[in-house]
Amino acid sequence: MPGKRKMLGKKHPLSIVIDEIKDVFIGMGYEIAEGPEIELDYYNFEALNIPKNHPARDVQDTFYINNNILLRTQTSPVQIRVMENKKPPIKIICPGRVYRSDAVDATHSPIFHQVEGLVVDKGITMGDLVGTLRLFAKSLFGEKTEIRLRPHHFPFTEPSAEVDVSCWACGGTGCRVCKNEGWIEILGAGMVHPKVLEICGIDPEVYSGFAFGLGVERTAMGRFNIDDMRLLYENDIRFLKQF
Ligand code: 2NM
Repeated sequence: MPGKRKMLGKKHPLSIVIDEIKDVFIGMGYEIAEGPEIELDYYNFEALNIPKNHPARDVQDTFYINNNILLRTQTSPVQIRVMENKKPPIKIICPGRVYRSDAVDATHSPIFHQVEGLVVDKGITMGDLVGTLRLFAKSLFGEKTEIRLRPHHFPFTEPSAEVDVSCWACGGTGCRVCKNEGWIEILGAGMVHPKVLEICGIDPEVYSGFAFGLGVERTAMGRFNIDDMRLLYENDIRFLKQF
């Protein structure tokens, strides 16, 4: 079957990006952690310091199964479960599927993929976060890549930042890919909120940590210049054989 043979050695673009990210962090001594896609409200929201009235909890965004059970909207509940069960040092990344009640279009899908990372130990600082993300960006997007942090708010980190990488197409001078910005947003990150550490039984007076998260689809679309997210799920052989 010649059609089949042509696909030998090919990999789905989402798998390419996930495997590259795993390799970078395994190289830095991280372990891979996985957990359930059907989660308790407690692990998805409550333990992450996302209060009952927070907009992220809206039934419009979350697929609820009942009052206490839902489809995870991020992979952070895996990190909560690890913090509950293991004493620091903790150095993990959590790749996986997440679910949000969005309509399908060129940039949205109700099922998508995230990779989140977490480091908890004595004396972890924002400097460790910046150095880690800088090395990650250079490994994934090329040695000349730089990163930029802009202040942001997440309930589970304090301080929090949105993280841009210098444009992989133009190097930062401005082009169509980065909409003349020179920078492309790919990550959210911050220092784990002391309340979150405490909820997990980790003393925030002794330990500190950083965490980050990125969307795999958005990263793959940027990297491979894919203009419609639906292409990533349709399994059209004419699309897939390009990778
Ligand atoms: C992000 C951005 C910033 C995050 C925080 C945690 C935990 F469990 F430690 F609190 N996990 N992941 C985090 C922080 C995720 O995604 C955009």
